[in-house]
Amino acid sequence: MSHSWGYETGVNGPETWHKNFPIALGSRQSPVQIQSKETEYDSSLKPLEFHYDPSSAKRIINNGHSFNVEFDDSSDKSVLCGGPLADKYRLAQFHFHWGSNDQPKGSEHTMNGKQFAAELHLVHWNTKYESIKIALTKGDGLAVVGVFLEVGSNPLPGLEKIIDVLGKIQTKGKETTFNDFNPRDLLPNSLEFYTYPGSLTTPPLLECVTWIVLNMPITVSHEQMSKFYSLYFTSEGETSAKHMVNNWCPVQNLSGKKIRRSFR
Ligand code: E5Z
Ligand code: ZN
Repeated sequence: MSHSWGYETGVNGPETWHKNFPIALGSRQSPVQIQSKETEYDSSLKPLEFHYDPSSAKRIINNGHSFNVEFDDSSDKSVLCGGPLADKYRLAQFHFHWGSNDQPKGSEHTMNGKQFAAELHLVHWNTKYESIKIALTKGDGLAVVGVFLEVGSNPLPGLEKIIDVLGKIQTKGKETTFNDFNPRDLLPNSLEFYTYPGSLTTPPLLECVTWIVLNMPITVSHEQMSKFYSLYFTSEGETSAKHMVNNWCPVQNLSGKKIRRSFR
């Protein structure tokens, strides 16, 4: 038996997660396929409001599954509200999921059958709960904003500050400070979105997430994607080093849920 969950097919990949996390077989699992013609325009959805303070960025860490950029969430410095949300949600971290040089598609959600190069997840938790740990156990505990990345020749400037620091966190467990960063700089011009009730896309796969997936992708260069692929799942000095590639979960059954959209 493999020691912990991961992304290796036949060993510890998504198709095995249900053994330790039976909620994987539930009816609110993410990611899902977004078929725009099957979504429903909802005029009651409000505009998204991102209130981010660059001073709340704290550190970046390779956790052996992705890398997390973490924020000080001990106050309401960086919050998300509006859209489908009835409450205020604090930013805790963001991270990405991506593919590999051989298979350069690694988004988790798909749009009209298309998988993008990568997907950014901005993870927020509902301030009506005491901590992210408690919020994870509630149906309205988290709000995750998903942003697609597509490869192009005019990359978004905001990505460069992240790419520049990846050399310092090549292996699992490595971390470094990451200050003075506004994740607003990672968002596309249009904030049109799709929304549905879902789950964490990694173990423990808890069904606590209001998903908000932006309609417009951001652009990343091929060179920038290569730097993602050069990270390692493994710790420094581990005997068989494994590159951090294809760290995405495939789409799950929508199970009859409606995806709403904010735009006509
Ligand atoms: N892939 S995802 O967006 O569905 C997702 C999001 C969150 C988790 C897993 C998958 C998760 N979160 C709990 C731990 C956490 O397991 O987010 N901790 C962050 C550290 C932190 C500030 C707490 N930083 N406060
Ligand atoms: Zn994620």
